[in-house]
Amino acid sequence: MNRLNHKTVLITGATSGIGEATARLFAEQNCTLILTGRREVRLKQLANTLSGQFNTSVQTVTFDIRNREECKKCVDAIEQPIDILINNAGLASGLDPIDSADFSDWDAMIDTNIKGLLSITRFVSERMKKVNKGHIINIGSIAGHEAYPGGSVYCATKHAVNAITQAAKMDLSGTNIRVSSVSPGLVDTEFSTVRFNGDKEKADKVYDRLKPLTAEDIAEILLFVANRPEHVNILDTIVLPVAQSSATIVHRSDQ
Ligand code: NDP
Ligand code: 8X3
Repeated sequence: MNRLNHKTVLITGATSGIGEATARLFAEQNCTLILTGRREVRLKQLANTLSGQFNTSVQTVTFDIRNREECKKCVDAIEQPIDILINNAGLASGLDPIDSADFSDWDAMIDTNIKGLLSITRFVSERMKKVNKGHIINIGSIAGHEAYPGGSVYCATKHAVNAITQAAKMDLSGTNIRVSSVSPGLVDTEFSTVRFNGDKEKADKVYDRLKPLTAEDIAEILLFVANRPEHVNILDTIVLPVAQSSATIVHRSDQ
């Protein structure tokens, strides 16, 4: 049953990976989409493809989620109620130990994964509260439930997403607004290429000799979470590839 027909869905970080796959799947359900990211050409191409293919309205807003004013402008420009916010924009930058990691990597992760997500959520939740409906879905991570070496700050940001999800659900207690998160393990997207600053060889090693999740696998979970009846609030789902058993236990095919 499609409960998402004509719902307005704001997806951050739709230029690649999980966000892009989610935009495609929600367009298939006849959702009206607002897609954001920094890479304008990709956003426009995706919007053209989806609006042509699925006869649905797709708007794009190009901005850096670290810029709070831009977050506000984006939300203020949306006239209709925002039914679903998918807080997906995020990144890992580096995998360096605590004693030598780069401060600019730490700033990028904290400013994007925590503060950017918070800014958008602040503006959207205020709107949702006025109409007493809506659904906020955060992309967390297995790294929000466990830590791993070299992941001090990335894991901290995803632990923060976990805390934000739980506290926002409490803050919105008594309203009809739902708050959820989806927490994936290894998903083969541009994530590792970004983490290793464009080093494709290092990035490919992350997924070497195992079958990782795909962006589409996570988009399907997001669709399931969003498409539950209005009284059903999934708070979190941890989704791993079968070859992964924790943040650090990964079975590769010759082991
Ligand atoms: P991608 O690198 O493919 O996608 C990341 C998206 O986030 C892009 O659309 C990018 O857009 C956007 N983004 C990053 N920084 C900013 C910024 N400053 N302003 C606006 N948009 C930004 O990776 P994934 O699809 O894998 O990542 C999506 C989410 O999933 C992230 O939150 C990530 O932490 C999480 N995740 C990923 C996992 C994985 O293994 N891949 C596992 C668990 C969670 P642009 O560059 O155009 O701005
Ligand atoms: C991304 C998955 O395991 O690299 O959140 O942290 S992991």
